[in-house]
Amino acid sequence: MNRKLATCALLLPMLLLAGCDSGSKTSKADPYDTSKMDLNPPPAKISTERHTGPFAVGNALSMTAELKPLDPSPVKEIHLDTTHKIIEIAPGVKFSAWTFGDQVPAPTIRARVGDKIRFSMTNRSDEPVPGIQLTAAPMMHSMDFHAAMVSPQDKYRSVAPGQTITFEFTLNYPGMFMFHCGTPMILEHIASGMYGALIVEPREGYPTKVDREYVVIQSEFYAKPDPANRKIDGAPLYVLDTDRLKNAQPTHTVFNGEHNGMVRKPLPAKAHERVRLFVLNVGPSKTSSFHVVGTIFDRVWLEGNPDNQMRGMQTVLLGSSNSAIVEFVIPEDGSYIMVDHHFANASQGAIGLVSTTAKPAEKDLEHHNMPATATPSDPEAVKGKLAFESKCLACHSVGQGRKLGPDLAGVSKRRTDQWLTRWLKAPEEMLKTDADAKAMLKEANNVPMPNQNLSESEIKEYIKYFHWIDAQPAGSMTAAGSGH
Ligand code: HEC
Ligand SMILES: [Cu+2]
Repeated sequence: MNRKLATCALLLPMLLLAGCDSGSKTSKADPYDTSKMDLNPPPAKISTERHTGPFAVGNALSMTAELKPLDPSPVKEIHLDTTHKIIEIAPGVKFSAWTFGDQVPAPTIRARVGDKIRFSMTNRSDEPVPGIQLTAAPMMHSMDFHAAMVSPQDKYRSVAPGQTITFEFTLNYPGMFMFHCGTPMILEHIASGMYGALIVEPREGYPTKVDREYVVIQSEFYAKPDPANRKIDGAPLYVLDTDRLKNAQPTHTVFNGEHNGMVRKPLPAKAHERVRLFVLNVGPSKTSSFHVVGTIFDRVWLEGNPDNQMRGMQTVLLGSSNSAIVEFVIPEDGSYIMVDHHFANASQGAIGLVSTTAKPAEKDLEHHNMPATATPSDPEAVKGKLAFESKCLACHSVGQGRKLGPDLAGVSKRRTDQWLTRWLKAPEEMLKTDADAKAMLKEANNVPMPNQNLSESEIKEYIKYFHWIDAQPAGSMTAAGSGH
């Protein structure tokens, strides 16, 4: 006992911080001490006063993948109104969506532990969509924040068109949290576009310094051509395919609401920079196996909380509504490919680039200004076109240059139908035996085209579509073939 005391005294200066024996505990405050959390949010208010003007208002909002720095104000005033609008989820695929803040995904909210979110939302689903008669009838909507600790029966109530709900809550835990509409059928409201992310930094900020911060939100779309054949600027309108939705068979799986959007507009970074991606998988029904080709995640913070740290990871598995912050270094000049490594999902559009050669968005890539999309009249060619847009655009363009695979403009002229049939049936066989296929593989930097498991009739439809493309007047395909 005496000896122990003596040793203790001797080492006291060194051990002061760590505690001298097991009896004396260090008193480091628990950052998750629930007795210190704000668990007394005031009741929500519902009124019939409408917001007018912009659909999204707040200094803490980022409207694009580029995440704005933290707004220092301890109270974040956020307005996100619900709208019904047409969005383009893939070139030429104009989808009847429901939104928060008039975009899909909604604007990203950034805040810090201890901050208060003062939220208000008018259901403006009854306001007409420019250029079209109402596509989806006005309906009830609501807001469910995963970042909040509140009574769902109070704060997440559905409000009718014209009503405004207002409520506030304090952010108790750091993380990247989903928010979404919680009105039944929730599945339909999420699949129609009603989701976004609320990023909560730790009270003292993140433990690392980075050069770039981007938001990547993965989600699925379940689209079918409108059974009533309505058109938008001459292009077919797409609506929610509830059969596919119930069977979890998406037509598109995308990052930030747009099929291959960040292939067309890569996220810029420079060699040797450290990049931080805030990744959320919305689902609603699929997991994401998020990966960046060409680098390793130096750090992964599961659910966006640095206390859940993993090092040196190749992928991070995200269930529906899971998130992660991933950080990596760009080793050298190049285009680093973000994919869902469930490659069936990647081939539906969950693909994007972080690139050292990224240029700012070009005018001709602004799809808002695109002319109407031409559509074949032969029904088989139409099927081929739709299937092409959901399955092949990840790796091919028509008239916009090569992606992972060759530009397919002119393919029906450089290949015979017989060759194309053999290729589409079994590219891996062709790559073994056919000289042209082997040469093509070399040009694709030895990235082979995966077998797409196509049926005979599907193959016919693709080939019909290729013939239709090549019959269009020269120069028209950049606009018509793939929507751009
Ligand atoms: C994951 C990427 C990827 C997907 C998805 C993909 N391809 Fe390919 N495709 C390639 C690559 C790469 C090549 C070049 C050959 C090679 O390297 O295997 C290619 C080659 C081709 C060729 C031959 C082009 C030529 O110039 O002769 C055709 C035709 C083709 N693909 C059609 C399709 C169709 C139709 C789909 C959708 C059902 C599709 N591809 C989906 C990557 C892909
Ligand atoms: Cu809703």
